[in-house]
Parts: sequence; C-alpha cells; structure tokens
Amino acid sequence: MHARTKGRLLAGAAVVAALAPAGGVASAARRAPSTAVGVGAREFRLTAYRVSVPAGIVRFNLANYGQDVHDLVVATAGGRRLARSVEVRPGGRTTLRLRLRPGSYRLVCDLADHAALGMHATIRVR
Ligand SMILES: [Cu+2]
Repeated sequence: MHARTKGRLLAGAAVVAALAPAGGVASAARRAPSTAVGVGAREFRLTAYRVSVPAGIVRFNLANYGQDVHDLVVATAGGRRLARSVEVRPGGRTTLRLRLRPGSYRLVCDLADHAALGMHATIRVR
C-alpha cells in the first residue's frame, strides 16, 4: 500500500485504521462489527447516506462524484477534529474508519473554502 493512501491521524483520534486495505490490517478491530456509511462529495455538497448509526466502528466510504479534489474530516459537534481522509481525486474513493461514541458528529471537506460553500453534513451516533 502506498503511504499517501493512508489517512492522517489528528490529535486525539480514535482511528482504528484509516483505510481497509485488502489483506492489510489483520486485527481484532478489523473483524469487529462495523457500520458502513456512504458519503458522496461533489461541488459543493457532502451527502451522508445514513443519518444515524450505532456506536462503534464506522466506515465512511467517501466517493468523489465531483470535478475537484475533496476530502473528509470527521469532527465532534464541538468542532474537535477526529480524523481526516486522504484527498480524493474526481472519480476516486477512500475509506475512513474510526470508532465513535454516541453523539452528533460533523462531516466536512476541509479543502479550500469547500465547507463554507456547503460541503458539510451531520451524522448521529446512537
Ligand atoms: Cu471539497
């Protein structure tokens, strides 16, 4: 796996594995039940295809349907950033895995002014 495809960890992140490489991380965390959430990025919207997920490991599957590069940052409702994906080219995908406790979380693209232009969404963990 190329180093650039790994997600960057931010301070205090509860990231289990930034990506799920084929045959890569063989850990208990990898086998633990997890919930997939599709996230669609385009200019300039970020759409989470689930609004509520159970607590535990969440796999954010980011697909870039737009024409610009986008990324995905998961933050608490208070704005503390937990994890950030790699930058995804148009047509590309990446997965960001992290363990989330119950609460509300913000999803944003933090490139340029994309969040201000509308690339943000909220997801509730129950
Ligand atoms: Cu963006």
